[in-house]
Amino acid sequence: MSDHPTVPSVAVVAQWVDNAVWSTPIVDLHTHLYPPAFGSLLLYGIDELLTYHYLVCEVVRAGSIDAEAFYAMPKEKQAEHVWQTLFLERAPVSEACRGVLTVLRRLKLDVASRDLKSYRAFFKSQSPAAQIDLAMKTANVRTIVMTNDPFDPVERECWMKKAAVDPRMRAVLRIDPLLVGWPNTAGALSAMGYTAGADLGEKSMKEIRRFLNDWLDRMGAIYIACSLPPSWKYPDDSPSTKVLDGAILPICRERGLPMAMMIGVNKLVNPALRVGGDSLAKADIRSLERILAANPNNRFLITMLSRENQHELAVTARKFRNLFLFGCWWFLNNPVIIEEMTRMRMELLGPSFTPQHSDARVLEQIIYKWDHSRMIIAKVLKDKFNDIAAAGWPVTEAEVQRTVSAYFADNFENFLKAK
Ligand code: HDL
Ligand code: ZN
Repeated sequence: MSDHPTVPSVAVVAQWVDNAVWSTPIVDLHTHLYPPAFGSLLLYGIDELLTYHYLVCEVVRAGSIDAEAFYAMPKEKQAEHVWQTLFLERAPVSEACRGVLTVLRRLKLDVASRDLKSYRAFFKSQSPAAQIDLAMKTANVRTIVMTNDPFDPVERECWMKKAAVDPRMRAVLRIDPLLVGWPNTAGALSAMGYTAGADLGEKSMKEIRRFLNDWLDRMGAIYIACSLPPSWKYPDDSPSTKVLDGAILPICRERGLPMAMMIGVNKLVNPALRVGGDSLAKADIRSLERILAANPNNRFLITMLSRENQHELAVTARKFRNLFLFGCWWFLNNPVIIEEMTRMRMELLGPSFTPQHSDARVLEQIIYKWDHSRMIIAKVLKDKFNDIAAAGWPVTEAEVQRTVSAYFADNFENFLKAK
C-alpha cells in the first residue's frame, strides 16, 4: 500500500466540510446580547424577534401605518402587526423574515401552524438563563462577545452594581461618543466624574485615558470598539483623530488590546425609524490605510458597511498584518452578499480572517444568523477545497477541520492573544 497520500473525492470533501462546519462551536465576536442580570437589556422571545429593527423598517414600508404610529403601539401589538403584515398577508421571503422562521423551526415549534399564540406560550415558559443555554446550544455558539456602552445609563448602572456576567459572554468597551459626539460628550463624561473639555487638550486627554482604563478594568473588556461614519478621515484635525492618537490607541498598545472600527454607518437618515433609522455609504479606504500604517504596534479589528468597500478592504488586509478582517456586517448580512464576500476573501486571504459575526440583538437570532451563514460558508469551502483537490492536493479531514476552526474561533482568539 503506497504511503503516498491520495486525493479525496468531491463527495468525501463535501462530507468533511459539512461535518466540520456544523460541529465546530462558534466564537461570535460582535453581538448586542447581555446576561440575564442585565435585565431589560437582554432581548429574547417571539415579540422581540418580530419587532427587530430590520423588520420594523420592512413593516413600515408595507405601508398601512407609519413609524410613529407603529412605535405608539405596545410591543405585543407591534409584533402582531408585523406577523399579520409581513408573514400572513405577504410572503416572509426577506432575510429577516426567513430568520424568524428558522428560529421557530430549530426550536422545534410548529412553523406551519402560523400560530403566534403558541409561539408566545413557548417563549413565556422559558427563563432568560434557560433560553441562553438553549439558544447557544441550538446555534452551537460557545462564546458571545457583547457590545457594552458606559454612556448608556441603564447599562452603566448594571456595571456599577456589579451585575453578574455569564462566563460564556465577554465584554467589549464601546466608545462612539468619544470619537463622534463632541462637544456633547464633554457633558456626558463630566456627569460620570471625568473632566474632559471639548478643547481636547492634554488635561482632557488624561481624563479620557482615565475613563478608558476605569471601564476596561470594570468590564474586563477584550477589545475597544466604535462605529464610524462614511465621512471618517484619518488623520485630520477632528476630535476623532485627537482622541484616537491621544488616548485610545496608546491605551490599546499599553494593554495589548485590539481596536475594532466598524466603518460606514450614516446614523439616523430617518430618525422616525429610531434604531432602524441608520443607513450606509462608501467610506474612505485611504484613511484606513493611513491609520494602519501610522500605528504598526496597534491591532485593528475592521469591518465596513458598504458592499462597494469590500474588495478594497480585502486587498488592504493583504497589505497590513495589523488589520484583522471580520464579518458581513448589517446590510451585508444577506446570503447573496455573504457568499460574494466570503468567496472573495477566501481567494484573497486564504484562512486568515473571520467570515462572520451575528450582530444579534435578540438572543435567538444567533440561531438563524449562524445557520444561514454556516450553509453559505460550507458551500464556498467545498468549492475551495475541491479546487485544490482538482490540482492534485491531498486534502485531509484534519486540514478541513483546522481551517473551519480558524474561521469560527481560532483566528479571533489568537488575534486577541497576539502581542
Ligand atoms: O453599531 C453597531 O454595532 C451596528 O451593528 C448596529 O447595532 C446596527 O443597528 C445593527 O443592529 N446591525 O446589525
Ligand atoms: Zn452591532
